Amino acid sequence: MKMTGAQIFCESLKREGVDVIFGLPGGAVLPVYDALYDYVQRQELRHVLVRQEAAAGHAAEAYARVTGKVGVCLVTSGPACTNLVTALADAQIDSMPIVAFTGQVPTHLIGNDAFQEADNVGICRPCTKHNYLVKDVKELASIIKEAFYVARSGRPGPVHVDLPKDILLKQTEFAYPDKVFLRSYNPTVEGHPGQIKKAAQAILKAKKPILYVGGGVINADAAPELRELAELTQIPVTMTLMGIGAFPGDHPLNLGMLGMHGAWYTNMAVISTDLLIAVGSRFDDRVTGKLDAWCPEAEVIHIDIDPSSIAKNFHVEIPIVGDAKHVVARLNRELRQLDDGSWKESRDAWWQQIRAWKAQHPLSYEWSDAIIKPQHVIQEASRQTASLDPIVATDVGQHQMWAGQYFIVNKPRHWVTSGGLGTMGYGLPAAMGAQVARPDKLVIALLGDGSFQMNMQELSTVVEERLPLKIALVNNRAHGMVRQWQELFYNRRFVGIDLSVCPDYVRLAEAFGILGLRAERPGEVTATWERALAHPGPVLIDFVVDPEEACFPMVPAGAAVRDMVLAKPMSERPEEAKARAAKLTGF
Ligand SMILES: Cc1ncc(C[n+]2csc(CCOP(=O)(O)OP(=O)(O)O)c2C)c(N)n1
Repeated sequence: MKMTGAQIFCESLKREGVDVIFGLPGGAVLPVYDALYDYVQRQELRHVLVRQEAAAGHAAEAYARVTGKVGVCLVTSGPACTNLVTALADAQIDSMPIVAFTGQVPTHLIGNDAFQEADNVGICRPCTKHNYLVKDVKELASIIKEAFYVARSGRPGPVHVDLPKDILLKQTEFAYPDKVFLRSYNPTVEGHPGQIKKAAQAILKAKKPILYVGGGVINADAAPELRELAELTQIPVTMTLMGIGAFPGDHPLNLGMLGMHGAWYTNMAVISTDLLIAVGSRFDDRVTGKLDAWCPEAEVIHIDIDPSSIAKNFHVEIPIVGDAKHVVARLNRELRQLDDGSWKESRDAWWQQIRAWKAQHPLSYEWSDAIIKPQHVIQEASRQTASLDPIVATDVGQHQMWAGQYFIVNKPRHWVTSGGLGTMGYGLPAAMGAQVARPDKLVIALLGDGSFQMNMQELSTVVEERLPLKIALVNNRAHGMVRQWQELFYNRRFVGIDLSVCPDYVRLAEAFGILGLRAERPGEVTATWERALAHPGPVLIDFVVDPEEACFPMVPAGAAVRDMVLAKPMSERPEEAKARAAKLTGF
């Protein structure tokens, strides 16, 4: 049957099982919207209208994260595409499978400085896994098929498809391909059996092993296999920020988040290990700190779907390229066969050591009766919702790190955050995407006041789509994380961090048509969360917290993990602070 490019677009999306598109229209992409009209009328496709294009991308990322399906966004040409770029870069570094469609001026105008023309393909190429400019309507269906395949296979990521207006209007026979054939793209799924055996032997021999788990485990749906591995061998599990949820937060083998704001005992365990088993994690500098001081005695196993991630930053003795689900399942089989129980004694000693570290410096903060501590806000939310397994979305900054430390997430795909790019403004649209994907779930958005102000217009989308989000502002009237760095490493020379000029957030919520609440005293935190959680619709809660609270422990950027700082130095003179910072960071 003959169809226009725009109709082929809609039909192809249906064939891919897409049910929702996050988007915002404009001239170049209008033929698609025109075709979409019928699909929306028939309720075959849902369109969620965001208020700024980056939000479409972030919502699609979160949709992908919580469902495991490919997220889809659709925007117009030029400025819409440039607005979307941040979300593409975010999805790229966090391995989120999305397909982003942009409108483009008609092919004969490309390169002519036409109205709303931008070199979309050129701009998006460095921050996508792959991208396409459709030059012939006959290629459209197969390009869409490929785009979804590339986005979800191998190391997942964003794929961009640029759609010139004339291509969308031209007609051709529609035939959706069943298969994708890409000569130079064949991700390795099965790990090498010899390498897996070697890994099993190393695990049984190790005295102080540790699992260092990243978001790749969640992407590969490998959480059950990972749990089996940990329980089989009693190995402590640490997770990166992106790995949160890959292993139950309340499991006795769980040591929580590692890295720059990991707990002291977690980082001590990691750097003291003799066998680091990295699964779906990429040795980010926020994890390793100064590389030559990290895990000095460790042999390293690295399991990753992306061969280019292996040994990129750190030495690896046993590389295994493959899908984490497949590799860890096979590793478990090997372990069962080879296991003679000889590791048990040394493992007891290892756990004793870790428990001693934990007792020495547990994760903690100083309570105040006068002012709300941000950690308290997060702990209380976690406590009150523990039986509901909520999905938690965060923004970027101190509150994000406190959420990583104090919110107990027990299941994969229940934690949504911007880890690699650290994109402020991510949290609200991401919470929207999560709630659209899982209307059955409680979705909590933990946001900083600075981050919230970057995308707060999306409250309109929340209202329009009737998304019952519980949005908590951890409001310290500052760009808190930057304030913390200026306080600790720049002699308290505070510039560019003051957000005390801000709207009244309760009235702002009301202006958008949602319930606004505020808590200003520690005694109000519990009741305010209770009220918010009991409310059936969306709520914005302004938690007015201690503006001076800093997030600890902290490994200063570029410092060795061993030089972690546990608390603010008491009364330090500026010269002393400078000297200390120089000693820690080497600059
Ligand atoms: C788009 C973007 N711009 C700048 C930064 C740098 N940055 C990192 S954290 C931060 C402050 C975040 O403030 P807020 O959202 O209020 O969270 P808080 O740290 O106070 O919890 C800034 C400016 C960033 N990560 N992203």
